Amino acid sequence: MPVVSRGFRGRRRQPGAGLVPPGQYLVDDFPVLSAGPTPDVALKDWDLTVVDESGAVVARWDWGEFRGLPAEEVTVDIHCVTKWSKLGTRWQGVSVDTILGGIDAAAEFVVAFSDGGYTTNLPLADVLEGQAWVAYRFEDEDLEPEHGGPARLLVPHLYFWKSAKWLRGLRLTSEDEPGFWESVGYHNYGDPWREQRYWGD
Ligand SMILES: Nc1nc2c(c(=O)[nH]1)N[C@H]1C(S)=C(S)[C@@H](COP(=O)(O)O)O[C@H]1N2
Ligand SMILES: [Mo]
Repeated sequence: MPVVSRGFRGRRRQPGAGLVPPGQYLVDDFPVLSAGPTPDVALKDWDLTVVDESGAVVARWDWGEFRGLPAEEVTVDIHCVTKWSKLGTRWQGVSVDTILGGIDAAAEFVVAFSDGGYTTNLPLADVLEGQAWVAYRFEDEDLEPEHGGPARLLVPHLYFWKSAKWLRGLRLTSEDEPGFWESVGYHNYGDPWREQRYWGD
């Protein structure tokens, strides 16, 4: 088992940690928001890949290899565009810095892709430097399938639709490519502190 380091970076980097962004209300429960059915993939068939701009797989971990990567524990606030926020959520996962470490790419964007076909796009800079994780535990339990288990992206400084559940990989792109919600009217970037909910916000 890897040593778990406490990643206080997540909390430190988040603007207004512990505060509620404009237009949001607090919840104690953990709502489930999924655009489709919860995929059912056996861990033996699971992998996480990094794909470069040409479509080549430049890194791949099976479940055992992924769980052998250095893990971090982070406590972060999460904000859904449907207006609920949840403060002080505690996760364990692998920093995207670790996932993308050593990969030499000129790309400026990344598309997270998931089992079931969900995608979401982010600037590469927003998933580096301790701002994003591939999370597999929530509040000391394995991540529930309905919340994205076995592993999901966690990008707490943006609206929660950017935190792709059932993550299977990151594709580096030189052009920005809108993902599932971004193509149908949700904001391309999605900063909750600037209320970037929809196109034009
Ligand atoms: N693969 C996938 N990831 C997803 C979604 C989805 O439908 N499919 N919904 C997004 C949205 S809109 C939100 S608010 C969060 C919800 O995560 P939760 O169900 O764990 O609360 O997941 C995001 N990630
Ligand atoms: Mo959402």
